[in-house]
Amino acid sequence: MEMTMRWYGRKYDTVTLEQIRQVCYVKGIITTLYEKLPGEIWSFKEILSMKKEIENAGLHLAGIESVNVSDAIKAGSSNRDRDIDAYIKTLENLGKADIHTVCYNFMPVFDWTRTELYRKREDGSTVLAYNQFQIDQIGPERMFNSIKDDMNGTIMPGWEPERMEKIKELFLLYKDIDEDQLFSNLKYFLDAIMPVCDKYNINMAIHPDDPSWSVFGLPRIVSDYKKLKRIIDMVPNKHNGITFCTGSYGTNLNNDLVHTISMLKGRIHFAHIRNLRFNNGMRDFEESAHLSSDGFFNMYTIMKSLHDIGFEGPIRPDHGRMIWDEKAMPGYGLYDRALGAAYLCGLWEAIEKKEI
Ligand code: CS2
Ligand code: MN
Repeated sequence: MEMTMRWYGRKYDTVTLEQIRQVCYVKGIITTLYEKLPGEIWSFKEILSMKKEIENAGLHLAGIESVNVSDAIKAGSSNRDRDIDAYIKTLENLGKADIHTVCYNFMPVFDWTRTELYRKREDGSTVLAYNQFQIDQIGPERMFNSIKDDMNGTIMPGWEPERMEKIKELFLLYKDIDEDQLFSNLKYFLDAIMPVCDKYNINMAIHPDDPSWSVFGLPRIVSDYKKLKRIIDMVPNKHNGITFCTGSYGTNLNNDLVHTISMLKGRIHFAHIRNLRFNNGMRDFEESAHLSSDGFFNMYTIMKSLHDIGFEGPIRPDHGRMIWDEKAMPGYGLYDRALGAAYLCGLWEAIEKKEI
C-alpha cells in the first residue's frame, strides 16, 4: 500500500504540500482539479501542471479524488452521452499523464451528508457528526445552508454553491429514479468508460454512499455487500473497482467490513481508513480518532484483511478530528490525519513483519 493524504490545492487547502512532505509516513497525494465542474474535460496540460506541482514538492500523485460524475449521467438524462464523452477524454488525458487511480461516487444530488461539522468532544477536539433525527427535521435546503455556514470559508467537495443553487431542479431530475434504474445508469457509464480504462490501465474506484442508507428519499446503491457485489459483477472488468471507505460503508453497523474486504479481493483500488463512534442508536454517529479503542472498528483486523488480499493501492487516513486549535476544512486538518497516517503505517509494518 501507499500511504497518502488528500490535498485540495494551493488555492483552497490550509495544509501545504511542504507540510505533508514532513509527515514522512505519507508519500503520495490524492487530489483533483478543484475548479472543474462535472461534465468538463480536463486537458492534458492542466493535469500535467497539477502533477508537476506535487512532484516538485517531493511527493507522488497517487490518484484523483474525484473526477465527478454529472447528474445527467447518474440520472440517465438525454444529454448523458455528451458528459460521458467528456469523461472519457479526461480519463484519456489522465492515462497519458501516467495516473491510474480515479475515485468517483454515484450518489444522487449530495455527496456525503452530516448534521454537524464541529461536534465538541470531552477533550475539546471537534468532529463531524450525523444524526438521523435531525436530518428528518431539517430537509435538504436547511442542511445545505447550515453546512455552508460552517465551512470556514472553504469549499467542501460535493457542496459547491453553484450546485446547491440548483437543488430543487436536481431533486426533480431523480423523481422517477429508483435503485434499479440507478444501477442501470451506473452500468451504462461503466460499460462506456471501460475501453479507455483498459487502454491506459486506469482503476476506477467507486466511493460508498455516506451514510450508507437513503437520505431525503434519494436512491443509494453503494451501501451494502449485496449492492457492492452487484456492481462488481455487472461489469466484470478489474478496472471496475471500489474505494473501500470504512467511515462511510461502516456507518451501517450491519455491514461487515472485514468480510466485505475479502469478498472484494482484486477490486479494491483505493482505501479510506477512519473510525466511528455510535451514540444513541445506529443512525447517530460521529467520527473518532483512528485508534481502534477510540471508536467502534477494529483497525488491526481491517488493515490485516487489506494486507491479506494483497492490497497495493493508495490508502488515506481520510477524515481526522480537529485538534490543537487547528483551523482547517472540517475533517481535513493536518494534525489528526498525520497521527492517523502514522498509526495505520504502524499497524501495517507490524502485520508485514509478522509474516516473515
Ligand atoms: C470523501 C468524499 O470527504 C469525504 O467524505 O470521502 O467526499 C469522497 O471524496 C467522494 O464521495 C468521492 O467522490
Ligand atoms: Mn471516504
